[in-house]
Amino acid sequence: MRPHTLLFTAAAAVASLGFAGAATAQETLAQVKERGHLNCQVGLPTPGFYGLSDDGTWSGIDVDICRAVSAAIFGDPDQIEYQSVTSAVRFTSLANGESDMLSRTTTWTAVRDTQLGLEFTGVNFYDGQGFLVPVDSGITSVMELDGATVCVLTGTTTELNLADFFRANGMEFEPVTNENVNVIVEQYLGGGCDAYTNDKSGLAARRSAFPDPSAHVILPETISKEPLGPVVRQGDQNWGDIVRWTLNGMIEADELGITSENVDEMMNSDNPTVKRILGVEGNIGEGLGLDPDFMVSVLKNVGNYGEIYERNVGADTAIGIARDGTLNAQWTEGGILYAPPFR
Ligand SMILES: N[C@@H](CCC(=O)N[C@@H](CS)C(=O)NCC(=O)O)C(=O)O
Repeated sequence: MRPHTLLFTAAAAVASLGFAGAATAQETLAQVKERGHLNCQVGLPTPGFYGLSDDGTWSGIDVDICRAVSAAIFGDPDQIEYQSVTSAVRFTSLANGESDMLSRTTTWTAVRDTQLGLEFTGVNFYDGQGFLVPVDSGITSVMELDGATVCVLTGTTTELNLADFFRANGMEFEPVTNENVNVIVEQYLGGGCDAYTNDKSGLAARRSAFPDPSAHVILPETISKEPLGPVVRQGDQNWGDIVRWTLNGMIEADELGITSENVDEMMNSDNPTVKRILGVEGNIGEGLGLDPDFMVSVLKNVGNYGEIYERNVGADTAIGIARDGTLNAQWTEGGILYAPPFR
């Protein structure tokens, strides 16, 4: 267990640009193994996604992706040093080698994927942008926000979509911006803006930590597509494959009904797909430079996609985002969660 956390400020991240040095292509796995831990970047603590407890333990659906990669490599989910940086510097911090991957509510977009030296490895939460307002404002629709002041985090797709949406609808707004989500939330709670905009999951996560969550409502409209997922540096395809197929494995195990509880029994299954994913037959780990049973370690230590969803953000958590009937349900259940086959 490595409870280390580096709390980077924007200034520290920029100051370190000169010496951190990006890992050379094709060797990230070897470096991580030699170092003995994974450097995984998360955001400023946010419940459900990358929450930080008083004793310094990180948890959340995005943290569980870091833990799954650690389990796939080391057979231990906690060989991780977490790096907590603001949204505004996240890509610089990853690109210059300070972290091996990021897993922090990051939207997959064309520009990020093609112009920043980064590679998106999949989607662990399908989301969209929304608006949070105080219930006592009486506002019930985004279309009532003409002329509003809107709190928004800089360096995000949120900021760009906000401008697009108001322009497209011939509406005016005044942004209240900061790169630190805690400052933005304080502004909103102190009445410094009429609405707070972010990914809807982010709004639910933040609201869960408000003094009175029931005094705030997420408006019904969704103004964008926000496919959120883990990201690596471009240039080391093996490393990208490790993160991609660890996530795919958790999604596939969810579809197949393999859980942290029943994985041992499932090793005796007659289902060829189950046998392949657990490394009982074939050796999918080989192409990744991992053990044949890497997914057994991921599933035992962290769980399948449904398990990490339910315990971190699901209907029974303070975040309370029911999975049924949403995009994050399996393709077999009306959602769009769909892992390519393990064969
Ligand atoms: N998905 C958007 C927005 C990401 C974002 O703002 N995430 C929210 C929470 S889910 C946040 O407050 N993150 C805290 C942080 O980035 O420090 C993007 O990739 O630009």
